[in-house]
Amino acid sequence: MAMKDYIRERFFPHIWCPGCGHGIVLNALVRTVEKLGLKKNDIVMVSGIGCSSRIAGYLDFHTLHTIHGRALAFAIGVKMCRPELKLLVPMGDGDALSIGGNHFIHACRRNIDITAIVMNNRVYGMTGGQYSPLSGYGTMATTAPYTNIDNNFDVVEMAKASGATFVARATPYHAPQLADILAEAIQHRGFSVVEVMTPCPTYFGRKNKEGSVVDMMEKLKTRTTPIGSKAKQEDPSLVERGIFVKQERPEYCDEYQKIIDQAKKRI
Ligand SMILES: Cc1ncc(C[n+]2csc(CCOP(=O)(O)OP(=O)(O)O)c2C)c(N)n1
Ligand code: SF4
Ligand SMILES: [Mg+2]
Repeated sequence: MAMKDYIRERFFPHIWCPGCGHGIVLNALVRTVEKLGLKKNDIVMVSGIGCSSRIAGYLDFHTLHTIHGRALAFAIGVKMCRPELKLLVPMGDGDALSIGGNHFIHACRRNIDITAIVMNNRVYGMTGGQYSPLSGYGTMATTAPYTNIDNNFDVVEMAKASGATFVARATPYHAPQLADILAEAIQHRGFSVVEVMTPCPTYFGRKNKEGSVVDMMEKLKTRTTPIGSKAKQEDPSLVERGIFVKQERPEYCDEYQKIIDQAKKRI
C-alpha cells in the first residue's frame, strides 16, 4: 500500500513544527507496518495527549486518542478484551513518565503484549516547553528559567528495572534502524518499550541553545553509539542505541486466559 493509504488526510496539515522528530517516527511506523504485512484492521493505536500523541489521529488504524498519561490504561483494557489485536501506544516523555509514570511501570511489570513508543524530546512540547522528568539536571525550560534542578529518569533503565521484556533505544537520525527496531518490538510477544530520542527544536532546542534542527540531528548522530561499541568505552558520555533487552516471559493475556479456563472448570 502507499503511504496515503495509512494517513487520514482529513486531519492534515499536521500540527508539528518544522524539524520536529515526531513525523519521522510516524513514517517509520508506517514503513514497519507495511514491511510486517500487518492489516490496518488488526492494529489499535492508543495515545494520550501531546504533540507525539497526535500520531494516533493521523494514522488510519483503529485509534483511541485518550487522556494525558492514561494511554497504557486504555490500551491494556483493549488488549484484554481483544488479545488478538496489535496494540501500539505512541507516547511523549511527559505522557509516559510524568503523569503516566505509574501506568508505565506497571505495564512493564505485567508483561502485556503492547508496544510502547516513548518519543523523548525532553520537554512538554504541546503545552509550551515545561520541563519533564526526562529534561535532566541543568537544562533550561519555560518553567525553569534559572535551570532545572530535577534529575532525569533514564527510560531504558526504568523499563528494564520494571520488567519490560523488550527494551530498545533509537533516534530519528538513524531512521532505517528505528524502523528495524520497531519491527522487532511489534513482533515481540510481551511488553516492548522503544525510546526514540526526538528533537523538539521549538522548545527544548531553543531554550537550551541547541542550534538549528540540523545541529540537533547532528548531535543524535555524534552523541549516540551502537550498544557495546568501542566508542562507548572511549567516551562513556555517549548514549547507546539498539536493543538492550529481548527475553521470553509469560504474557499477561495468556496467563489471564488460564485463570478464565480454571474458573470455568469450577462452574
Ligand atoms: C490530565 C491532564 N494534565 C495536563 C494536560 C496538559 N498537557 C497536555 S500535553 C502535556 C505534555 C506533553 O508533553 P509530552 O508528553 O512530553 O509530549 P510532547 O508534546 O512533548 O510530544 C500536558 C502537560 C492535559 N491535557 N491533561
Ligand atoms: S512543540 Fe516541539 S514537540 Fe511539539 S510539534 Fe513543535 S517541535 Fe514537535
Ligand atoms: Mg515531550
